[in-house]
Amino acid sequence: MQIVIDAERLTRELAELATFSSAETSPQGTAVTRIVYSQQDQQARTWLKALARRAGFVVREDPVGNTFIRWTGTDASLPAVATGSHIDAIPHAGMYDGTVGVLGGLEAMRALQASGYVPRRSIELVLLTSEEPTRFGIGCLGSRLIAGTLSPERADALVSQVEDFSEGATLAQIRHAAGYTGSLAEVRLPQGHYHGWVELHIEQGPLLEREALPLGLVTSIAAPASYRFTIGGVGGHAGALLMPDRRDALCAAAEIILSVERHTLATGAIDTVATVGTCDVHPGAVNSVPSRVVLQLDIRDTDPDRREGVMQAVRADIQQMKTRRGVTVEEQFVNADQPAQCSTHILGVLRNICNQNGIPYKQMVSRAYHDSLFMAQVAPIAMLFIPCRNGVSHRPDEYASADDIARGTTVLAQTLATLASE
Ligand code: HGY
Ligand code: MN
Ligand code: MN
Repeated sequence: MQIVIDAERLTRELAELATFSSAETSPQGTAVTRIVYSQQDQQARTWLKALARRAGFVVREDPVGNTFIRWTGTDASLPAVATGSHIDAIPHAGMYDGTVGVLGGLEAMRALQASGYVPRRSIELVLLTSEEPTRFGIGCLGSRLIAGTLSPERADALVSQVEDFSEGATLAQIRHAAGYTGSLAEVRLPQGHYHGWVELHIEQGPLLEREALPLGLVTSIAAPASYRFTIGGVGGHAGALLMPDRRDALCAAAEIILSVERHTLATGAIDTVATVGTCDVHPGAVNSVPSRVVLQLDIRDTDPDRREGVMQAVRADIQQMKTRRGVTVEEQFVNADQPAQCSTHILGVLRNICNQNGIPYKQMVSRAYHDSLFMAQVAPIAMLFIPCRNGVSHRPDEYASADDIARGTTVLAQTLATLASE
């Protein structure tokens, strides 16, 4: 069976998908902003569904917008084999994060179709809604609901944090306005729903390029957690309010940010990473002492207990700091997830296919989180990484070569065919 990936078509479609964006142009590269449920996201979904239908696949959408593109197998009663990823993009990001897995998955299915391959198990491409935390402050919204790790009630009550048409609206209001009605309880899929799940994704790190390897086989996915801290101080005039009388919320926030960095480094483990990625200052005037600051913390580790140890140390610092500074600090839990182990069986299939094709590979941990972290609740999972230039991602200069994308798609196609014949 000769599987031929149409690399030219895949490159063209990736470029076309990148046009559904609200980002300004960037001299660094193709900037993409595509926030879930935005006009650009909806245009991209419409475009993708048309491509899928043109290939003869059946398209289904669930109440949160997860989109299932199915090639029905000869034994449709068996659990299907699935692949997929996301097409939403954080502000001013690149054009390959997530999209390589969605369009690569579509291309893998079309190439298998063209090769005359007939799947025993159905093969399903899944576009997962809102993998990025941009709008609702939590990542992997669609796959969490599939996995059942986020309650429909809590999800529907999530409030949009984006200053656009939706500011202050809930997920329930926004998804209904986008045409996604029905109960979120219907999104949940049972354990064992899929026979296997394989996600193709750019590495978003430098290791493959540094070691001149064209493919990464993920062994485990690190566990993300995120928290929101609201620091309450007392505002006032930048000139008249004297230093001894101040309760400056931003100075207090700065101590929290440095405490996070200090205790993360203190674990001595390279797998412990933490980022305070947003800092909203009120009232945000140069000549006004900050009275309120909201920080969002993203902390990850392959070892959730070690991650929790950092949080405990930071909380202890906060306790003494807030007394000393006379400020309040409110911590809001967003998520604290477990890591996911990849399927040894599917990893074996991937290794065999790489060896048969003479493709060198590296087995590695994924420090970025992905929908696969949650699809692990409904299927044995695996992830395929391709290199990205300088390890850059979430930036307009994010780049993966057409050759690497085609190679990853070829291995994906052969893996799906192997699993769908089991
Ligand atoms: O942040 C992440 O790991 C993913 O790219 N959303
Ligand atoms: Mn991302
Ligand atoms: Mn991604």
